[in-house]
Amino acid sequence: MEPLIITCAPVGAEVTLDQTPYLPHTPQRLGETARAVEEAGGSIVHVHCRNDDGTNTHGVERFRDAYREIRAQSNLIVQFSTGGAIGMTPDERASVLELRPEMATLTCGTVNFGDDVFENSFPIMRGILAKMNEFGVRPELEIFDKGHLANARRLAREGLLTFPQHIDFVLGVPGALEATVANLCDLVAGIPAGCTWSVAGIGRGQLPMAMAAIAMGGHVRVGLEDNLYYSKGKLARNEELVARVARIAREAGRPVASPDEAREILGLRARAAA
Ligand code: KMH
Ligand code: ZN
Repeated sequence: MEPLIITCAPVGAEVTLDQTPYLPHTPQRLGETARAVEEAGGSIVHVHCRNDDGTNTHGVERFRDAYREIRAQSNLIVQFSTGGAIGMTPDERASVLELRPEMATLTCGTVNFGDDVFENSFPIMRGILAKMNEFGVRPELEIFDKGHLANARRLAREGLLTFPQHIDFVLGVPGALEATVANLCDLVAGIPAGCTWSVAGIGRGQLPMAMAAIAMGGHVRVGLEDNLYYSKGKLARNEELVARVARIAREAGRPVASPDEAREILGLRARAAA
């Protein structure tokens, strides 16, 4: 089977500093985390940024610092969030694309998000995609609900996107599709030909979704953005979550991709030697 790409989403926008001491909320801690995640078997880091006090920011300068720290300490594929945090404007969310990360997320539709609404209307998606195309940034299509796949196909028909692409199913968000194997199989059956896919299970859905993806030939996302716990009552470090998935994959006979192998699988340009 194809080597397993493990993405780590170490920060997110929802976890607070008083929930866990392990949130890498500064550029320096993000860099250290990236190194530990690569050593543990990760190949992509999904980046959100925080201010020193833990509040959310999508400021270009903070992302620039984070990017530099991650690059200094790892060879991971750097994937910026364009989802940001609830309440950020579409322009704010897209602003960091000017830094030309290798990848960035594109959530493919509006979705309930707990008691909030994560808004991704067609005009918002078109605006973000136009910037991705302008700066040569590869999207990862974030699919929270089945209709989001239809939205991605519509964006492709409009000429803003070409298939195949890399897809990430985010399952178990309160208000969206649950993290079940049946839902995952149904979604995978509906992806355009040639697409690669990964799954991010939220909370206690993280480990079962990872195990299903390992068996199905998909890829996996873990990290504190999606799940705070290693096991019941035990807070996780990001690299521990990555290491566990890598260990299970190897036990199952599935090799784990290095960042450069992941670049090859995803059709990203190889990074020039430093
Ligand atoms: N924080 C969520 C509202 C993404 O990074 O692209 C959106 C999110 C998706 O995390
Ligand atoms: Zn995110």
